[in-house]
Amino acid sequence: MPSSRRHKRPANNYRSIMTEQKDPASISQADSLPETFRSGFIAIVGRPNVGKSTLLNHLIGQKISITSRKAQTTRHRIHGILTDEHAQFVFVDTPGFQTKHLNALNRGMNRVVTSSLRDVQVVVFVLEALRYDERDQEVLKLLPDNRPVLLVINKIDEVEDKGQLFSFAERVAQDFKFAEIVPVSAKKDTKLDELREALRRHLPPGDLIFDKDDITDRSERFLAAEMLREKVFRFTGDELPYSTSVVIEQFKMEGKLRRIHAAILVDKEAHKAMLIGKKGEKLKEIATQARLDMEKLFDGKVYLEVFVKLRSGWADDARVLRSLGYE
Ligand SMILES: Nc1nc2c(ncn2[C@@H]2O[C@H](COP(=O)(O)OP(=O)(O)O)[C@@H](O)[C@H]2O)c(=O)[nH]1
Ligand SMILES: [Mg+2]
Repeated sequence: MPSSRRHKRPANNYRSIMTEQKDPASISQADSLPETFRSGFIAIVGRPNVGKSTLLNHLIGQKISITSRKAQTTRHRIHGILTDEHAQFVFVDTPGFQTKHLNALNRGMNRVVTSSLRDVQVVVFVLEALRYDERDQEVLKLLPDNRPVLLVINKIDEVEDKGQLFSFAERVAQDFKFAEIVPVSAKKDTKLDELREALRRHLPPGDLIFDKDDITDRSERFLAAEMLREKVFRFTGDELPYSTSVVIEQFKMEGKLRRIHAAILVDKEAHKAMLIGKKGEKLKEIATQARLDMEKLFDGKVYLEVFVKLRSGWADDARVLRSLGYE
């Protein structure tokens, strides 16, 4: 099907992420797409902890973006891709916008949020049901007025009296002209079909951007590091996760087995002991849970070895951040 029959998006809408995309000629079955096919980038934004990464995972039906109760779990921009017979949705998960603790890491994350807003056709602004304060309004201020912004009210499973959602939505809608308002529970998969439908209506006509079988733009190596980092967030106390990072030192395919050596970098000797735990039990649990996630995602056996290493001050060192893959 000749692409000239479709709308062309302005080139600068997605140039900056073009390098991560497939060569259009290599994308399979593009020629069997219906004339009405739509595609585009959808940024998921909102303050930390409202459920952005959970929403992305449940919208595409695969866990690729890590989640936890702790703010700042998501440090990188990651694309989650969903393709059906009518559309290709490229969701862009973003770190929550940080207003506190402006070290090099957080400044970098804020840049990721603002730059991902430039490159998308649709924006999803996520709120937690019945919670709306100045932290949400800070994010709202950054949203574009020249593209559709959908308000997603998440975690409605926690609201007993669903009638309250109407007045809540009305109140928020006074501050911004939303294209649609969709209450959902990402975690319980409630109303996600409605959300996908609403999003499809706002995507521009277009061809496949990624291969129709792709679920993310990130490598298995990157995803492996993220799965491990999630377990550090989930299985350790409050202060620890923010001063740790994960690097994959080896990632080898041996037949169908993935052999992975990973290091958790920590700032302080005391943190190292906390991660390893009594008789190494903590580290063992972290590694086991991470391996199970990897096996599910990669659909194959994983041999995972995890080391803990001391590396001081990494969160404030721009050079180290680059070597860890932060933008
Ligand atoms: N009850 C409930 N919890 C949710 C829902 N969606 C996400 N969460 C939880 O909210 C916390 C933050 O989620 P996460 O996706 O990491 O938020 P993010 O920082 O916005 O990416 C996690 O503990 C999730 O399990 C939901 O629909 N209902
Ligand atoms: Mg997140």
